[in-house]
Amino acid sequence: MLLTKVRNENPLIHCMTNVVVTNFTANGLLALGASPVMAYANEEVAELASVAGALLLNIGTLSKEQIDNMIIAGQAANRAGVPVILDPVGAGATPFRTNMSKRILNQVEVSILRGNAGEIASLIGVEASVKGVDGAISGDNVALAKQAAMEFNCVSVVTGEVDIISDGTIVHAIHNGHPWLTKVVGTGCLLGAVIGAFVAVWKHNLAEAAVYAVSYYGVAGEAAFARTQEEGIGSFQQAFLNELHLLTEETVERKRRIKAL
Ligand code: ATP
Ligand code: TZP
Ligand code: MG
Ligand code: MG
Repeated sequence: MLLTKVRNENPLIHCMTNVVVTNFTANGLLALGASPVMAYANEEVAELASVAGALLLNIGTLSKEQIDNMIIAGQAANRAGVPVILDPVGAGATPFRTNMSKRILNQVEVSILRGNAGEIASLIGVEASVKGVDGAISGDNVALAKQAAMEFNCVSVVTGEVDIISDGTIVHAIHNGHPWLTKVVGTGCLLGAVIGAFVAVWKHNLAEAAVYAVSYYGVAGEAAFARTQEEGIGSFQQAFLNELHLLTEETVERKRRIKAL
């Protein structure tokens, strides 16, 4: 139902994202059936954020000035009731990234916090190892997701081999996806935008929208691998965009593996 709703409503997703993944993110949103706009200028971010279906803040190639503009956009989104998704790319890798992520979380009401385990851990003071933008922790991602959701009063999405989604009380584990998703740059970043498209059309239950988005995304990864395993990851990247476009509601419902914990 939610996939059809996104495709019917074609929500506008205002992305303030990084220079590495801009094109991939715009194409991924189009493939899904949403409408991307990338906009960064101080003069227009508040206006655009307040008319969008969702706002994505991704700090991947941040500068202090860009974070200032993200906060302006985020606060405008908050005033207009537009959900805000934060991807704290590389938080924990440098104090600058950790501090700027925390600045956003202090000044903007973030609806969804999406990151790998290392990034999320660093924001709540759990010991983590984050090398560049690739982060890992050993430990309990369920506890991590719950704690982050409670501390930042949001829905947290901790991705990895198993994706964990929590609103602070309820926890869902998504057992879809494929390791090749880690071989294509920007799959985490695009996921933040895709979650934005689903929450844009399902604002009254952000956790449910996030669970749907993450399972749909994982099923697309599995289907892309099945088509391109003999060819390699270049073909996989293209096939993944194809699957975001082609997947049906029925296939997602049949193939998703969601456990309520
Ligand atoms: P990193 O920078 O650490 O790669 P990321 O921000 O790119 O993190 P990921 O955690 O890689 O984000 O998540 C992106 C997508 O890849 C998610 O849909 C996730 O489920 C999937 N994914 C990541 N690792 C695996 C894995 N080992 N097996 C299956 N799917 C995975
Ligand atoms: N460097 C800064 S942002 C970025 C890189 C490589 C993209 C990270 O993408 P993802 O989705 O977190 O793998
Ligand atoms: Mg990645
Ligand atoms: Mg990432």
